[in-house]
Parts: sequence; structure tokens; C-alpha cells
Amino acid sequence: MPFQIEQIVLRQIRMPLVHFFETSFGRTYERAMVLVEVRSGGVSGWGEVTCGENPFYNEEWTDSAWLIARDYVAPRLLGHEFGSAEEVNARTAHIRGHNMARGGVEAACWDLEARLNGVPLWKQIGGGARREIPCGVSIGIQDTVPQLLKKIETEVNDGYQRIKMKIKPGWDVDVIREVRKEFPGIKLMADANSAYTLKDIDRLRRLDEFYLMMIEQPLAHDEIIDHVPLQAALQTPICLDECIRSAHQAEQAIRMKACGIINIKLGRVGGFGEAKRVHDVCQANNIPVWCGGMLEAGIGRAHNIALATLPNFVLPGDVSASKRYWKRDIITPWVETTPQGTIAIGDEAGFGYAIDREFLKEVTVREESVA
Ligand code: OSB
Ligand code: MG
Repeated sequence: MPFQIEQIVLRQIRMPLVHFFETSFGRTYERAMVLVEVRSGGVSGWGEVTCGENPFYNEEWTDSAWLIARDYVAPRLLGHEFGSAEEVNARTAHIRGHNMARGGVEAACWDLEARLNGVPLWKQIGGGARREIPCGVSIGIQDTVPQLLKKIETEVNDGYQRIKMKIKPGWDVDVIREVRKEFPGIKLMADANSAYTLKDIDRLRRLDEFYLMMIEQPLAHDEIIDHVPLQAALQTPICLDECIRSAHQAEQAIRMKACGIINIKLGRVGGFGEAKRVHDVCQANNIPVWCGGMLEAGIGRAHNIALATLPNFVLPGDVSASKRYWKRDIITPWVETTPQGTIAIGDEAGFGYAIDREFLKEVTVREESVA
């Protein structure tokens, strides 16, 4: 349905994680995210910018996202006559990089359109291939191996369908060996967040003996080509995360056989429009995908759930229960998993959860309206 945005409200919120999250690029104790509310005729659509607090996963961070959204994205959208949310991405495609800031606003527009149409977000984006999405968990680097084993045990007992563990040089072969000894039968994968180079090819080949489902983004964050010789040397499929920012790059990576799997993150590719195109390219080439996570609060989490109902999201993603991250989430009800390690989708209009206004107010540290 056509719409015009009259007002865009940005809110920055701050929420401590229940447990720190460590990747090869650093430790996070507290999240600071930008929420986007787009308003049209008394209806609000909501989005969440998924960047980190520092420019360590990619070039974006909370403050850059705020400025890009406020000064570059919002002015291009306000008052424009959109035929559908499908057209929003192109309005800001002249901005180089900053996909997460662009994508947070774009996703809010899809939620708005879904609400204007009175349909669930998953339906608005063309999803609905499944009523429950399969869930895995991402477990950060721990201080000790016993702590890691304990965490894995907890998540397996909670029913999660696959375990992803973060690795880096020095926290890899020996640690995974311990995990495999304790849990020989679980679906296990490792995420390096770009911690290796081609010089580490022999070290990475040693991971083949642990029959991992995949190894995620072993090489540089902006590098597809080096993954080609690495993939040729490994039995374990490579899954690309950081370096796939568009459907075009997904197509290139698949064509040159740089990977066997792709992780789709809504923000990293700039929103639902491009995420759908990445999904379609992968599906056409028989490359399975799964939905990545960025330690999202409830809104981003709900958007990921909608995304993961597209047909080619056949692998368990990193979308898990709210309580793994937060003492209290900004949505109600919180995202919960079934004993089978799935999240059920609902039929409410929009992203499917209510905003907890009282708590939102409590965690908001700045707010600005652009009209
Ligand atoms: O690489 O997938 C990643 C979190 C922050 C930055 C990058 C990544 C991650 C995760 C966590 O793995 C996924 C989640 O639980 O939200
Ligand atoms: Mg990753």
C-alpha cells in the first residue's frame, strides 16, 4: 500500500547484557542501540539499527548510525510518496556503506506498511514458509573451557538445535576438541569473525576432523576472494557473514565457490529489500542460508524472526530467546523458544510483539524527532 512518512523518531537505548559477549574483535558488556519509529497517519512502524557500540564488526557504530539515520536517511524518506516499502532501499542507495543505519530505517518502513495493510510483517515481506523457525545459539569466547562446556550444556538442555562457538587463534583447535569430546553428537559450528589469514590454512584444516556444520567468516571482513583457496582446501563448508553486504556480492561469492552457506543479517545488507535479494540469489544457486544476529533487542529480534520465515532459511539461525540477552526486553511478550528449539510466529499485524512503553522510556538515553 502506498504511504508517506510524516515523522521519524530516533531513540537511543542502553541495555546491559546478562552475560558479556566476546568475539575475536572484543568483549561487549552493554548494548547501545538506535531504534527507529516511522509515523504515517497515526500508525507507527518500528525498526532497530543493529550496529555495535564500536566500529569493530563493520565500520558502523551507535553514534555513526544516529547521524546517518538523522541527517542522510530521514530527509530522503520524509514526505516522499512510496508505492511500497520495496522502494525504500533505493532512496538511500547513494549512501556509501552504513547499511545498518539505512537498514534500521528501511525495516521500520516494512513494519509500517505491514501495519497499514493489517498483515504480519512476515507476510508483508513474502515469508511464511514455516510457522516455527529453527533456532541455534551463538556462544562467545569464555574465560575457561569448563565455562564454555557448561554454557553449551545449558543451551542443549534448553533445546537449541545447534551450537555456534566463537573462535580465534589460541581459542580454536584445542577448545573444539574438548567440546567434541563432551558433545560428540551436537550440531556444532565455529565463527571466527575474520580472525585468520590464508597463512593459517593448515591450522584451519585441522578443524575438519571435528565435522563442524560450517566455519563462519574465517578470513578478512572485507574479503571474498581469499576464501576461494581456503574453501578448496577444507572439507568443512565456509559460511560468509561480514563480507556479504549485497546480493551482488553473494552472487560473486557463490560463483567463485568461496563458500557453501551464507549468513544473512538484515542490517548488514541494508534491510529487508536487499536481504530478500540475497536470499533469492542463494536459493537459485542451492546455497542454504540462516539468519544471523547482532545481540538485538526485541524489535530487531522480531524482525529477524519474520525474515527467517522465507523459504531458503533452512538452517537454524542465531535468533534465540530474549532472556539469553536481557533481564527485561523492550517488547511483550518476550521472545521465547519451544522445547524443540524453535520460535513460533504469530498473526498480529506488524512485527508481532507489543512495545513495552514503560521500559522503553526507562532505557532511552536520547530521543530526537525529524519531520
Ligand atoms: O558474527 O554473528 C556474528 C554478535 C555480534 C557481532 C557479530 C556476531 C554476533 C553473534 C551473536 O554471533 C548473535 C546473537 O546471538 O545475536
Ligand atoms: Mg558471524
